[in-house]
Amino acid sequence: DPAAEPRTALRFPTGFGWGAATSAYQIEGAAKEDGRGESIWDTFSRTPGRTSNGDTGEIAADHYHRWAEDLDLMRDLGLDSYRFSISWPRIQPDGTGQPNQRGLDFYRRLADGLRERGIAPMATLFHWDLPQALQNNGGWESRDTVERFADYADIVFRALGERIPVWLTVNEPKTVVQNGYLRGHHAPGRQDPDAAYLVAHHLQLAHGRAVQAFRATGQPGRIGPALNLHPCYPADDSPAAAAATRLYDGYENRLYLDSVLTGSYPADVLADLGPQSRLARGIVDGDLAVISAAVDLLAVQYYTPIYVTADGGTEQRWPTSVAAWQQIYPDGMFDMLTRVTRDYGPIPLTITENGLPTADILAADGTVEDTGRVEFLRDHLTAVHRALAAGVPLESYHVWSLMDNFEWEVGYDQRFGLVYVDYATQRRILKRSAHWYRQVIRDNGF
Ligand code: GBH
Repeated sequence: DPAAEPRTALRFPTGFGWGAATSAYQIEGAAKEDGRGESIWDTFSRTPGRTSNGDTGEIAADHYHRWAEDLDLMRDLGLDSYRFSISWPRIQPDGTGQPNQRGLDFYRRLADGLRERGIAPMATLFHWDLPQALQNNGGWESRDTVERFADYADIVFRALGERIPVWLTVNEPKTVVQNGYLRGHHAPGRQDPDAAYLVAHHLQLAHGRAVQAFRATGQPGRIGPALNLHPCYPADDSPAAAAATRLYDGYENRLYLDSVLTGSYPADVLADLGPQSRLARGIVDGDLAVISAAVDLLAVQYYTPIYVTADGGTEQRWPTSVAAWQQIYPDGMFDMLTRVTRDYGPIPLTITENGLPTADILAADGTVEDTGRVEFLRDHLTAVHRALAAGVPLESYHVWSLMDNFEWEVGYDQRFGLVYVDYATQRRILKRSAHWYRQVIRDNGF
């Protein structure tokens, strides 16, 4: 009976978690409601010239009002897990002091709504929307911000802890360092390498202090960091390219992985920065013990490989997506996953982001034919399946993103969603990729 045959060629392990991800500033909108304070992304995106078309997250996908409808969409897709982030300025408008109850209530409703629909909530504490008041006091260059973050984390754990089984601390510290403080494309828009690596240290410390705060509450959930990793390959087979690639990997990957998982910063990166760097001078005795407080899982995010030239520059090897920074290379997913397991041991992993930006068009017949996204997801999930077969302890996968949203400095030009958002009406339309992903979830494979 052919109908009894499994329709899938690749089957995932029983219980493998299928998910999708978003972040607060990118989808919520309602920037001035229910006592929310300003974040550095409000300030940055309002500054002329900072974002495409002057786009901001002030309205975004209006998820703050449409959360129930969005939860129904997630149930319709059959998601096992939904990763969202909590907006710090909704909880503490100025980044300090008494919590704003209406902010906490929003995430309580969201978590309850997920659980009622059989979807596991996964919450990120910080996805880049630092309260502006803290930036005015030095932001992540100031060690005091680390303690403010620990206080915020403690408030959130105590209010929501019993509803949320998995917590992630800081989303992509590397992106804050590189885009916020080296290139200046992200808030707070600085270009100051010496500040950048002190910021890296403070973000790592903030992660560790949040883990400690979580343990202190005695709650049963799990917690870990969310790191975007970039497999680095030499652009040619010269010894100089090999050496440049090793150091590049230090800055892209080991700076964050080693500090959390082995309790030390990579010696080559420290040497490269020099003993007088603000990072070197900013490390206080005991900091690495805080940063390496035991985590329960590691969340990894993969978008692109990097090819490093002999002079330490980079080169393009594969076709890019509509984003110039993204080369499409599914094998990089396999390399990234197996490398983490090989170098750091069998720590449980979850993929919390992987996805493709496109310039989708809503056709007259009401469909969105994002076949490129279907292909991208299929190829990357094939690499994920190979990594599972190779023994990588991976428990779940989240597409970036559930729905189209504010893509930071490029605003609404690039669409990452499984679900199309018609911003004029805020109507949600399942793209072809959403229909495909729903079937993958049903079949636990494809
Ligand atoms: C993730 O970042 C984010 O967590 C998520 O919020 C975001 O929407 C998603 O990916 C898609 O971008 O060479 O200066 O142009 C991915 C991180 C985004 C970091 C693009 C590098 C380009 C840097 N990367 N960015 S640049």
